[in-house]
Amino acid sequence: MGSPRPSFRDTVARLAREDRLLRLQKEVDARHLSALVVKADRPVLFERVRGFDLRVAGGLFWNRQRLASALGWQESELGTRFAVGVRSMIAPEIVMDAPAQEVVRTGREVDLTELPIPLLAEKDGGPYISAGVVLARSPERGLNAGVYRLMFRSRDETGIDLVTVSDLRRLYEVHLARREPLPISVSIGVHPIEILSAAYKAPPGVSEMAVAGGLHGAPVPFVQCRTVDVPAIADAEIVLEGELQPNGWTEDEGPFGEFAGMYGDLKANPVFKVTAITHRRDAIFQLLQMPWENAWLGAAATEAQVWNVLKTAGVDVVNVAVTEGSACRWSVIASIRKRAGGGKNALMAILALPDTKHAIVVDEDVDIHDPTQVEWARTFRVQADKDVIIIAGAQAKHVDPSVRPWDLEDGELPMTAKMGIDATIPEGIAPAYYDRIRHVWVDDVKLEDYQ
Ligand SMILES: Cc1cc2nc3c(=O)[nH]c(=O)nc-3n(C[C@H](O)[C@H](O)[C@H](O)COP(=O)(O)O)c2cc1C
Ligand SMILES: [Mn+2]
Repeated sequence: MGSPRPSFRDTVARLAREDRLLRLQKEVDARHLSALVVKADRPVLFERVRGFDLRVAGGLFWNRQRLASALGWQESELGTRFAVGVRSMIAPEIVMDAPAQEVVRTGREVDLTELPIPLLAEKDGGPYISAGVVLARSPERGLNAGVYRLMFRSRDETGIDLVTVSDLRRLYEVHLARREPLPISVSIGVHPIEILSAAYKAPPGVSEMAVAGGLHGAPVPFVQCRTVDVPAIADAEIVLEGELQPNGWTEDEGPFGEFAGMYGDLKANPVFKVTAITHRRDAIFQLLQMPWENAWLGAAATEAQVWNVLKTAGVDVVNVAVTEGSACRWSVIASIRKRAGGGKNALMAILALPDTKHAIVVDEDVDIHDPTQVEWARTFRVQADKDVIIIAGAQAKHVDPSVRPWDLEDGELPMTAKMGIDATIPEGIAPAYYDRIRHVWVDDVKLEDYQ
């Protein structure tokens, strides 16, 4: 039975049809995959990679426009559409027909060097798989999904970064305490909705793959793995099966060029032992380029959160946007229809979110996707002594060097100052003062008439 839900390769094929994909037919050196992805002005499909049988697709989520077209969504609806998906979950479904298992390699046949795993940034500790959806059984939510980077170590081993608090880390800790390995599957080359959902920090009890089902309007198809008791995404391009070893945080992992655009240090991390590699007969390896592809995958959930918190605070919100320079997370812009004092209320609501460090609120007439317009509002509608609020000592993240994480004692958490800028028209100033110039007779004159 064919599923109506498209796969990764359906997405790549659609982008090709829409002329949004660069297809490179010349043979490329795998060392140059990373550079070519960042130089291209659109996603790239590498048809031939020297020494490998697989094709490689990269750069699908590099900016807002590319993420939206990969999802098949409008750029404007990233946050609102994600919020709807979260409310209408559909549980995954086990299927019999699994393209991801057309080829099955187990035991001594497991060989990660057959995959064109790319070196992404100059100081990276090794080649990295960055587009893997990691599934693990969880007592609370049935199945947990997250995206975790995997550093190549050997034919059947990778590193995994489990330094940060996460659901997978918690599951791993439970198994580690019993000195048992944690079985996982890693699905590489899945539909953008599935990786977007896996990257989402779902609240307790919510299964990320059920969120993906809600966003698709159809269940995500699962197949039982061959060597571990965990499912994988049935129409993924490639699946790694295996176990997180109960060695704890002992092996070198990193450095790695992270999603905020800076390097994360060499870390001590656990090891993933691969027990099977399964894949489609003509598999496409997904190269997910840091930092912006990772950053944009968080944008929809962040925008959805900001919409929700503003609505809860009773703000008449018009639009919400994260900014790429803040890794689509630290800095948020919202446009609102303001009542007196509403700019400050909106700022307090946005800054209450744990990840938001800077917020700026503008009126409805400002296009929040145009940095020049936002700057114009910030310049001419702001008096810094009245319109900037600063909150000291709020929760922060280690990745921001300005919180000086190296000064922290073991287990101590970083704190940050938050800033909100109310760039709405100040109360008491007549909107007429902000009347924007319109050039004369623009509707009457056509440039073409003079060419
Ligand atoms: C491309 C990409 C790579 C990521 N790599 C890691 C990682 O290596 N370690 C980590 O802790 N989080 C990583 N994340 C963030 C997690 O996927 C995210 O926090 C997720 O919600 C974790 O899911 P879980 O808590 O359900 O396990 C990555 C996200 C993306 C989009
Ligand atoms: Mn989770």
